[in-house]
Amino acid sequence: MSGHTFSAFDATVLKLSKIKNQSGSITAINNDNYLPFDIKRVYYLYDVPSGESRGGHGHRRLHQLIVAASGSFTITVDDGVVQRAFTLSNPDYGLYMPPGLWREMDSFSGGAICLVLASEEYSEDDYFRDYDNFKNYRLAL
Ligand code: T46
Repeated sequence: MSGHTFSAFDATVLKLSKIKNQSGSITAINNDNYLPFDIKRVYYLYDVPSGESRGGHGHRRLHQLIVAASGSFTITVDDGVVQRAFTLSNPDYGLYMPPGLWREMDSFSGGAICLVLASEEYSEDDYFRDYDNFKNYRLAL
């Protein structure tokens, strides 16, 4: 999918597996064809203070699946024209984020854990940290 231009409408909530019994639940995410990318990195955000926001950047090449493994938070996805807000609160649902989208994350509940499965290893070169640069990039596509 390299070279494809994604819009905010390509950000999609995916249902994940859930195996539940009397002692709890488990969700497994495999590196198979269910996700539209291969998983190269896993990271998670936690200990986010009340009222704090994260994100505030875009990625050039990174595909992600973002899961509220615990608690809840809101992600606003922005393609430079359209903004869409998603509130994640179920560990068996994940937001697929294609490349080329700005994101802001806020409204973290106490104890929220934001689990991210990502298509690339960490690289600062992949980031847009400045919104005007991001907008100019999108306008030039
Ligand atoms: C996103 C949301 C959901 C690393 O050294 N390695 C890593 O793998 C990551 C993700 C970050 N870092 C360093 C880079 C920065 O110095 O940790 C610091 C904070 O990273 P970032 O600005 O990416 O953090 P968030 O929480 O604003 O955003 C992260 C993801 O990076 C981002 O892709 O969508 O979580």
